[in-house]
Amino acid sequence: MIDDIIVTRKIFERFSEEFSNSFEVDVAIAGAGPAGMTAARYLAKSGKKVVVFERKLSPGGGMWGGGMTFPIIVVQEGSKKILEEINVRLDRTEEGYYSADSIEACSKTCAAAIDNGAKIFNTISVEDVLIRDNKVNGFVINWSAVEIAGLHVDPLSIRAKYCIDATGHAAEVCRIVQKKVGRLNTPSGKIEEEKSMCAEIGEKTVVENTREVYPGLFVAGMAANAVYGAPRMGPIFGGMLLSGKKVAEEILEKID
Ligand code: 48F
Repeated sequence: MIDDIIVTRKIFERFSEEFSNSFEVDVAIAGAGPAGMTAARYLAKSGKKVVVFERKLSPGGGMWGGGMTFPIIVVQEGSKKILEEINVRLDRTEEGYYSADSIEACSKTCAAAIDNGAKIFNTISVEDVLIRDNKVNGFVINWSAVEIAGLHVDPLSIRAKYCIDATGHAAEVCRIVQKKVGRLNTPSGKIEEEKSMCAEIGEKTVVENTREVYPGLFVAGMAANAVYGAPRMGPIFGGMLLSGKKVAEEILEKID
């Protein structure tokens, strides 16, 4: 016999335990795309307590869809090791270019973050930041369903030593900080806005632009190019992976 109430109780109790265990963490990440997931993997592997909030039902962001829904991604020489470490099978296409099944790359990237100890909460959106002494020190979160329905429901907060905006093209957390908090660490003090496609430049700048954009807040992945006015790059994902790794390394250097 299966007791429906035991199922309900188990779900509620385990969620409560895991959620309350995530109220104070070393690093909080907004967005579970390739950059956020890769950052989560390296940070958690180094023993940091990491939580990721993802608006959608599925973590993975824009990597599932490959290019125009053909479920293949391309990575380049300097980044392929990040996928090899998690056993993603790569085909060498031409000198310096490798292709992978986007569903394999995406699911293994997510699984690796989880296996190393990062906690991912799906269907939760970051809608604001916590600020103390001119430093971002946490996220303000709400159910995505509340956001989508436009319900007037106050959010909850979690505290983190460092936060990462890995929300992709929209750079949502940086946009909130620009609007409500103050100057970003960019040439204009504001979001410079993403430029049209150029994979050659975009792949390079996405790594260079990965940095602390406001005290306590790092930006990684496509959000970094959006914030620093650099091009998009389409379905080549090496830069996203390298950006996730770089943000983890930079935070590991600073964190107590
Ligand atoms: O867009 P996304 O995959 O960002 P990324 O890791 O990678 C970019 C590439 O997918 C692609 C590209 C590569 O050539 O240009 O676009 O930089 O993942 C971002 C994730 O953040 C979630 C969103 O649902 C997606 O899964 N997200 C966005 N805003 C919020 C959020 C928010 N406010 N709170 C929580 N999750």
